[in-house]
Amino acid sequence: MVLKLYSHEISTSAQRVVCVLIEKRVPFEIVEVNFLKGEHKEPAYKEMQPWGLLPVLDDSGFRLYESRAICRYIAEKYADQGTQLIPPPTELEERGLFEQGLALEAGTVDPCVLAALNEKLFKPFKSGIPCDDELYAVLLKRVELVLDVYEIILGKQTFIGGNHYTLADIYHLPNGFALQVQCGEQVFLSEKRPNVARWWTDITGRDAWKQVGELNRAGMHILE
Ligand SMILES: N[C@@H](CCC(=O)N[C@@H](CS)C(=O)NCC(=O)O)C(=O)O
Repeated sequence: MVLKLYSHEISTSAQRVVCVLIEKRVPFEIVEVNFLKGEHKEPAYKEMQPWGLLPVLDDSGFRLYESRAICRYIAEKYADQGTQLIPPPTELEERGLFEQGLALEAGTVDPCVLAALNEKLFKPFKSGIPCDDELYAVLLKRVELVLDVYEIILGKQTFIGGNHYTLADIYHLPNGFALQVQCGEQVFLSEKRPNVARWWTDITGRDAWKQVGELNRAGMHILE
């Protein structure tokens, strides 16, 4: 049975999963959850996702939530097809760098990017309270400080999880791209950080990420 992803086109977390599905050449179907009508807070949805958040994967009745856990599941299940997104278990050092990249994204970069997105986009969208511009400037500065350290890291390795493109790179894409496109911030492409800009141009330029954008614009229907 084709994998089903319960999602909505505006979910950045779902974009992370869709990018992995495309890289791994796994057919999937999007089951639209009407986010704008609050369907994700209804009991039937919360039966699958008790936090009432998108997305949820359904693999022939096996259900999984948390976008990074879903990505990892797909990358492991379909290890033998598409782009290799996890270094082999035998390559201890590559594996170590990969885990380091995953931890940097989840523990350091994403919290800063998400806080800025929340202030500029999500808070006004959800509550109607306008963005606090001073606070937003502080939050954006925090993103810049983190990217200053990325500049050093990416001066010594090609990707954030080592010298190969991995899940660790993909995990950065949706929220970083929302900051770039929806908030109009050029922090990932700044001339001040050429290594970060090289990395960002490389990973956002991949076909899989471009297809995620196309699917979103098309309302994210079915892909096989
Ligand atoms: N850590 C979760 C975050 C999921 C999440 O925050 N999803 C957002 C959409 S990107 C959502 O469903 N928001 C609805 C809400 O906050 O009510 C994951 O990666 O899956």
